[in-house]
Amino acid sequence: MKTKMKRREFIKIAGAGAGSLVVGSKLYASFNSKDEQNLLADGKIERTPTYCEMCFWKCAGWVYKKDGKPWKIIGNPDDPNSRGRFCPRGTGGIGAYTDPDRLKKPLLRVEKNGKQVFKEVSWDEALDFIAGRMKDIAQKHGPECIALFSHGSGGSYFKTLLHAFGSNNVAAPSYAQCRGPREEAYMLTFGEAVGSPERTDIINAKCLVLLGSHIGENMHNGQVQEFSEAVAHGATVITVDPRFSTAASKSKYWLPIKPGTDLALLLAWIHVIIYEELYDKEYVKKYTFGFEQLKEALKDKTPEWAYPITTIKPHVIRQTAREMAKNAPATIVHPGRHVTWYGDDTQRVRAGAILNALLGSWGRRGGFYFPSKAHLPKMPIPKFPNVKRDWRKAFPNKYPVAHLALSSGICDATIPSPERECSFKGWIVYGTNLPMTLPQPEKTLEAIQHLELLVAIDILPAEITGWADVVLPECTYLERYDNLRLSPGRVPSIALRAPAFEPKYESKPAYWMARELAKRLGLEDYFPAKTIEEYLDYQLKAIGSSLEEMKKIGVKLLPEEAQKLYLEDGEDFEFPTPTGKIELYSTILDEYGFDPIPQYTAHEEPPEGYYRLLYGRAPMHTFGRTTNNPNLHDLMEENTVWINSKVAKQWGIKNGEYITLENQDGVRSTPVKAKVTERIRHDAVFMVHGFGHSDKRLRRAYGKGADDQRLITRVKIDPLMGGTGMRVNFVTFRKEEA
Ligand SMILES: Nc1nc2c(c(=O)[nH]1)N[C@H]1C(S)=C(S)[C@@H](COP(=O)(O)OP(=O)(O)OC[C@H]3O[C@@H](n4cnc5c(=O)[nH]c(N)nc54)[C@H](O)[C@@H]3O)O[C@H]1N2
Ligand SMILES: Nc1nc2c(c(=O)[nH]1)N[C@H]1C(S)=C(S)[C@@H](COP(=O)(O)OP(=O)(O)OC[C@H]3O[C@@H](n4cnc5c(=O)[nH]c(N)nc54)[C@H](O)[C@@H]3O)O[C@H]1N2
Ligand code: SF4
Ligand SMILES: [Mo]
Repeated sequence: MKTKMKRREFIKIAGAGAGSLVVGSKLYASFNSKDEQNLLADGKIERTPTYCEMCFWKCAGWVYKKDGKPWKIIGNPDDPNSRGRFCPRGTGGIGAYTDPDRLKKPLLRVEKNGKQVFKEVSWDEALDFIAGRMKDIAQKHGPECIALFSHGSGGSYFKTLLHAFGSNNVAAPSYAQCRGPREEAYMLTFGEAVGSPERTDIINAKCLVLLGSHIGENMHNGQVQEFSEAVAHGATVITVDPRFSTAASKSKYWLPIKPGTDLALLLAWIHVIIYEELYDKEYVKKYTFGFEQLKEALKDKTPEWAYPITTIKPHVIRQTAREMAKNAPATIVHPGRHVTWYGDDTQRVRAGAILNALLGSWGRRGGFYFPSKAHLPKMPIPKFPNVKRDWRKAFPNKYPVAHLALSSGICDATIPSPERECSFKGWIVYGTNLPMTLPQPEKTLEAIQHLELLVAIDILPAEITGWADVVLPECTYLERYDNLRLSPGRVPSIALRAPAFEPKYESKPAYWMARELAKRLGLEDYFPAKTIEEYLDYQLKAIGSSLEEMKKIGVKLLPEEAQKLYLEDGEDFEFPTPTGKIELYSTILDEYGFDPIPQYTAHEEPPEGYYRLLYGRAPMHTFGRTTNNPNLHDLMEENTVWINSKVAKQWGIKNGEYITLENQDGVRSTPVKAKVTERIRHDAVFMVHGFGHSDKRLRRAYGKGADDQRLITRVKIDPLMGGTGMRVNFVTFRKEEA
């Protein structure tokens, strides 16, 4: 590929003809543990520790082989994240290994008979090409013009590589498209982020308030288990969702709010808590800053004010606020996880944080605990070079509270513009399928056209790989080591991921790839361990364990470092904020000229005949990464679009009928099945994200269902931290096309 290149084409190649391995439900058959112990002792079955990569909760478990063949994956009982159980996606993980559509060899974009095609190349050829192109870009534009997008375990090695190379432009969609606003809102308020796993003490909660958070469909394992136990103990659940979610079905109160108005509800709740004097007076006095300003600012934000905005009746707002106060401090207003909704997300999440502060639940049993802060020793490496330009330069005076690079921002700043002195020229993309992950996919594809280098590291021929110059096939998590999983949580724990199988085809682990590139770039000193085993053993020996021991136990709890979960009664405590207090009134936002106390602003409403497009999760899939998995595909082959029964009747849409959706900008979806239901409001539709793959090489998932991203042609950007609010698109129905 030349610098003045031809327009980049999406490369489709026919899937390889390998017959698919038949793996069915018998895979999950289980023995009773006594039989299992005997079989293990006889060597008839073997087990290898892992932590799961099917989502980002990182549950630790065991991979079993019987007669050398994959048999089952189950949770490790010593692991706090899985609590001994895996979710359906985790058990289906073997399908990631057996999927015949996997990437098999490194691929290089070449031109053949005037057409761009992928040529299978050796690892040396692929890595030499990448290193050569990286050096060219560094020489011409500076190393900072290369960015890394990453999501998943192996991304950390490429992060080291990029920092060593002289760029700190490392972005993850899990920030600007996911939990960025939440982490910043909690930092502003309490001086600390929520983190993952969330520091919510759900198991001890007496009242749990969910705004959107659709636990049960959002299958983060340990959280779902704690939620079920809290429900079983009789905890009051208040679910605010325009859709009757699984969580709503377990709730005492379901508040079917008008989408986009949660901030008004939160302000009204705060109003009730303050003006009915239901707040934790001692806690507020001792630990918070700005109570009087808050009280004054919200004096007219009554439930009556919020009613026409939210459609939630004033008496329901009062009753639910009292319910929260009655159970405080064992009340959690859940901070949410995917919170990039409407562009005022940091402020909305901050309103929830303020409510938690008034209820006194931060640092209290049944509220938010203080997670452990354990760390693992690292092998010494040279200092990273100073960067001359970092991602912030691309956005002068914007997004002042952002702590991490913005994936969508780097994408924007790849499209040359007179406002910027330099744009990005190279992308390394590890484990994230940008065309389906970033909103405004047309913009993503436009940015890609301006690149001099695009490397995609994936296990599958995901859409992003079709746009790459070089595709590097990683082996799956079942075929590799990775960094030790260090989870904070109530008790710090580490988990080992060791390979249960040899890497299939010519796939390789990320550690090896990053180190080989480092060698070619003269940066080998940043990867002092020749193999990852050596690195892991070094770290483990430093904490009194070893790789050998971890292979036998999989999970180890680290000794607690005089850590406490909760504040003691009346304890003096300094919060890591500028005032040393919980900032109900944010001094940082004040300084930057933003509302120091959240204010409600109205969002655009759907035009006549249009409905707001909402999206979320299904329990058996993780985004688009599992829809081609042979074990999980069968559990849910396609998504549906939820349409309110009355609306469907008006449009003459029948349950199960295929329709297409058209958004406000005239963009159409692929055909998708209608799910006609009372379980969603009349002004919105809902679909599960991750379907509608357009790459034919994903033979099972190709063309099944519709991709919500395609319809997300507009975003509202959070002015505080740059997150992309994506629930600002409206769709109407087209029947003739389907
Ligand atoms: N099975 C499975 N579980 C997963 C994942 C997965 O892919 N699959 N992904 C994981 C990841 S990375 C994340 S970030 C989390 C995301 O999971 P959550 O943070 O729980 O997701 P939400 O953004 O809350 O979005 C979904 C819910 O918001 C509701 N909603 C839509 N608009 C509004 C609104 O305006 N107001 C209110 N109150 N509700 C609204 C929708 O109806 C839906 O029920 O899930 C995690 N868990
Ligand atoms: N429209 C819309 N957009 C969204 C969301 C939404 O709900 N709707 N959710 C947002 C959220 S919350 C998040 S966190 C992001 C998530 O976005 P992503 O992290 O991009 O999630 P996936 O689409 O699953 O893409 C993961 C890619 O990693 C590959 N992969 C899987 N395992 C491995 C591995 O072991 N190694 C390597 N190298 N690759 C692997 C998969 O094949 C896939 O191509 O998306 C965000 N974008
Ligand atoms: S929640 Fe499920 S998919 Fe996610 S890591 Fe745990 S077992 Fe794997
Ligand atoms: Mo996410």
